[in-house]
Amino acid sequence: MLEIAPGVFHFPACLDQAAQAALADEIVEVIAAAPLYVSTMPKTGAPMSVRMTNCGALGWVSDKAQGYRYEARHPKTGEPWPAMPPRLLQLWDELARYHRPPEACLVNVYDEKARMGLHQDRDEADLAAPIFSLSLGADCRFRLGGTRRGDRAIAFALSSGDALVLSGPARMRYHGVDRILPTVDASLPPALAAFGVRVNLTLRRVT
Ligand code: MD3
Ligand code: FE
Repeated sequence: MLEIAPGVFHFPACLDQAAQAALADEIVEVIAAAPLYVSTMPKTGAPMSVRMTNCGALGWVSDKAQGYRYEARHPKTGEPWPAMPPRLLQLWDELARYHRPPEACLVNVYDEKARMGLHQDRDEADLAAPIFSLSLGADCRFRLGGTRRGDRAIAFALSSGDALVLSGPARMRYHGVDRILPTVDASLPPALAAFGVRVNLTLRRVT
C-alpha cells in the first residue's frame, strides 16, 4: 500500500489474476441484469464517452433534465439494481474500513477512446465516508488534482487489479481519467471484453 497523498491510498495489484477473473465474471452478470447505458451531461445533454451501470441499493445516473443523482432503479429498464457481489463488500471492509457498508457500486466501462474529465464527486450526502475504486483491464492515465479546479495535479497509472481508497482530506479532490493506455497482457476475460477495454468499479456510501 502506498499513500500517494494525504488520504489517497493506492493498493497496486490488490487482486490476483484468479480474483480479477472471478470479479469480471460477476460484472458480466451485473451487465446482463442491468444493461450499460450512456449518461448525458446536465443542461447540455452531451453524452459521456464512458458507458455505465450499477449494482447495490443505489446507482449513479445523469441526464439532461435531472442532472447527476442516485436512483434505486435502472434508468432504462426501471428495475432495481442487482446486488453487489460479496467479494466487493469484503474488499470495502478490508481496505476502505468504514463502519457502514457501501450503498452504490458504479461500473464504468471504457473503450480505447473513452475518458473522464476532471471533476469532484459531490453527489453523496455522506462526505465522511471514503470512496473505494477498483480497476480491471487496460491501464489508464489517472489525474488527481487538488480541492480547487485550478490546483496543480499529479498523474499516475492505474492498472488491472489496482485499488484506490480516497478518504478524509482527499475525498473532495478533483480527478479524472486522461486516457486509456496501450496495455500488453491486461485483457479482460472475453465476456467482459465484449463491452470495452477497461472497467472501473467505484463503491460509495451515499446517504
Ligand atoms: C479521487 N471514476 O466514476 S475512480 C467516477 O476510473 C470516477 O472510472 C474514475 O471518477 C474511473 O466518479 C476514477 C477513482 C476515484 C474516485 C473518486 C475519487 C478517485 C478519486 C474522489 C476523490 C479523489
Ligand atoms: Fe469521480
